[in-house]
Amino acid sequence: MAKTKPSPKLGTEAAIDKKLAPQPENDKTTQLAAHTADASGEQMNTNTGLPVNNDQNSLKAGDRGPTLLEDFILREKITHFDHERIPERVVHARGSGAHGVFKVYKPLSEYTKAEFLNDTGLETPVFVRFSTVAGSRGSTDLARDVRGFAVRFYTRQGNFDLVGNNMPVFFIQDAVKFPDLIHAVKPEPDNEIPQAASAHDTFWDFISLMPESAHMIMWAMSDRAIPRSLRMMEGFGVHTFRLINAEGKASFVKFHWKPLLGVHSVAWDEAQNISGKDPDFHRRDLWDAIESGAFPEWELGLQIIPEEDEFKYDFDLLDPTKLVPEELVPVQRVGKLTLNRNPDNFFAETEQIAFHLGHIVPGIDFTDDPLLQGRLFSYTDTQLTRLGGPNFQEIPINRPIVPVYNNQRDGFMRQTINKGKTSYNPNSLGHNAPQQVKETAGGFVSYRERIEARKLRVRNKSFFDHFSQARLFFNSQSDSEKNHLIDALTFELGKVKTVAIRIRMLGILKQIDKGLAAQVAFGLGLHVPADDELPTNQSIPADGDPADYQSVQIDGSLAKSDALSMANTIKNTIKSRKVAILAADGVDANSLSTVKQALEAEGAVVEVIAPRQGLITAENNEQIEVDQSFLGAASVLFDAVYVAGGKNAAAALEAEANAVHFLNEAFKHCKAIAAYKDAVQVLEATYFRKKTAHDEGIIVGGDLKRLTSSFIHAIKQHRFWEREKPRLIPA
Ligand code: HDE
Repeated sequence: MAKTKPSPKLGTEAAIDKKLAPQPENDKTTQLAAHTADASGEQMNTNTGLPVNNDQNSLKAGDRGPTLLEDFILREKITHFDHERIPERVVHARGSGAHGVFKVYKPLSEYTKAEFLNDTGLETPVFVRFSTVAGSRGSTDLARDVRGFAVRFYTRQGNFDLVGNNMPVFFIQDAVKFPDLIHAVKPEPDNEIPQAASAHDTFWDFISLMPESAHMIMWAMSDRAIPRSLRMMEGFGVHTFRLINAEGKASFVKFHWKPLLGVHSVAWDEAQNISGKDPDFHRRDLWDAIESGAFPEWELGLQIIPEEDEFKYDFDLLDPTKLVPEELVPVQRVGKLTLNRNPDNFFAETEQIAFHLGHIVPGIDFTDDPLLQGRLFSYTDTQLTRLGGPNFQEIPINRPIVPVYNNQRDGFMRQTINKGKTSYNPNSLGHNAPQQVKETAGGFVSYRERIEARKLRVRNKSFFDHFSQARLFFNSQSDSEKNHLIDALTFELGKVKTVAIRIRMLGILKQIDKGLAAQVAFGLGLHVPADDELPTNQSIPADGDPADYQSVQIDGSLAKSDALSMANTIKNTIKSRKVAILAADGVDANSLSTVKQALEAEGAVVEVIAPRQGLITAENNEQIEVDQSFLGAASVLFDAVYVAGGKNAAAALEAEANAVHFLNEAFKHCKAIAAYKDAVQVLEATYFRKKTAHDEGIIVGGDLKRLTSSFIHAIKQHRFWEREKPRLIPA
């Protein structure tokens, strides 16, 4: 039957759904395109291709009669629907993904033979998935949590997955403790409370008994756990990996991702507000940035440590609760990752991607980090349940860009139609194909690490210093970052009902920094426990000698590391920052449009907010379009706020409680605020105006040019955290 193809009409999805950003083409996108379906202008049919005449009514006996079992169209539709959901990831369930490319700056042949790290002409397709760890698939983006930062490189030597986090260390040292850690942080098993939060008894019960988690706790309670944007986070491979060059020489390596927009966070009070106003805040921010062509970028950083230096440091390179301070081994920036395309279909791509730490390519290899070793088992294993069988590698997003030939066959949902009689090796009937590949021709060979050992269930003594780097992290923070950490710990432990757990945690904090412990204790109305009240190390095996497992203190020479503080991050751009312009009828049109244009010229995203949506009439009768009313907008969804001029507009905004609240809240969250001429009147109505003296983040004046450039400079600073201390604003 010939198929007629009606042309898409104006106003249909096909006409509307035009992406703004250009659609890049590479080996992966071309491969994916072969698996995409676009129904625009097409006719409806069943899964077996039968054209559907009536999708509105089921088949009945008579016009008021019962539905017939015969209705195979109804059954097919409902059956498929009934099975649309798959199990969410047991951790990292909530995530957002994007496509992109990676390019290396210069050949790294001295360290690695990986082709994508040597060929500067190559643009390697990538897919990245960011995630939170503890919450369910539908949980808020702004939970206090570690963020997953998983990158897949579709290289010509196969997929390489760098499955990292936005923090460089982890809670535990051995994979065998992972199920315990996750059971403790997930909602409590009797009542499934709380969702996407670590502020509860079981989490802190476990942490207070696991001194090895002290360093990671400092990171998780810092502002790193509440990023402003996924585009403004660092990424870390966490474990020490190996790079291998063509001569077989190995170097240790730590992988880093450095965001070109800097590393920025929100305030905790703001994070909690955003969770209500827009739980998809990070997902939307990533999507919008890519759609508008403001492509997120990171540089790949490497810390390379010669094999000879394995025992040079006062921590063990195999211990995932330790980082290598950048002051000891500088991060070399070796290439750039650009995210330039949103997925076409969330489920098919972001949900079905199956990362695995064990997906490596020649030139990259593992170390004996006991956390890494356990992960090598977990990632493929978990997909068998999550994606329903062993053929998940055939799902388009998981396929490598090179064709796959091996003797694996059959299983649920097998897609490939393997030709020929042989599915074994060696064979003579199929000329021994597919054939093994010589190492010199790119065949993968594991690093020839020498191992001579006894089988022991132990942890090496070199793993027992739990507090030096936790202290290094705390000491490296700015004053406001330290205050945030103290507040976060006080908040979280304040939610813990069992007082003994709070006290045990104070015992841990005391070993990191006495001042820190004292301040948290003060907030909790407790005292810091004496040494004999400190917890014992629960990692001691039943028949172990506690003396062999005591935490040791190593006084590393490094007292402070600037790289650990976000206060030292880049502050040179307002690109993709969101700015609210508050206006009302009677606004001075020039003061609105001049600032708007200047901000947009710098790459900011500007929205006009007014008492109602539609159009407002300016002083000069110009009609100005409003993006959102105060009912729908909230200051927590913006980075900065400007009140445009105009006498009548100022009077209207001053009388609008939501406008005043908007400003109060923006002040509380330490954002840049500007007001032109008469608009200062609106500031006068705020809570903060009378109580603050000089504040670099508040710009007022009648010289529009100066005001605009000072405002832009202020937005670049991200936040004026020093405002927080007096806790002036109840917003
Ligand atoms: Fe994971 N982790 N993990 N993890 N992990 C998973 O794999 C696991 C760890 C990380 O966007 C799971 O496909 C064990 C460290 C990310 O799809 C699971 C251990 C780091 C993602 C799993 C760890 C990570 C996961 C769940 C301790 C940072 C999301 C679903 C030995 C370096 C990937 C899945 C995505 C996901 C196991 C520890 C990062 C169950 C056993 C350390 C970013 O396999």
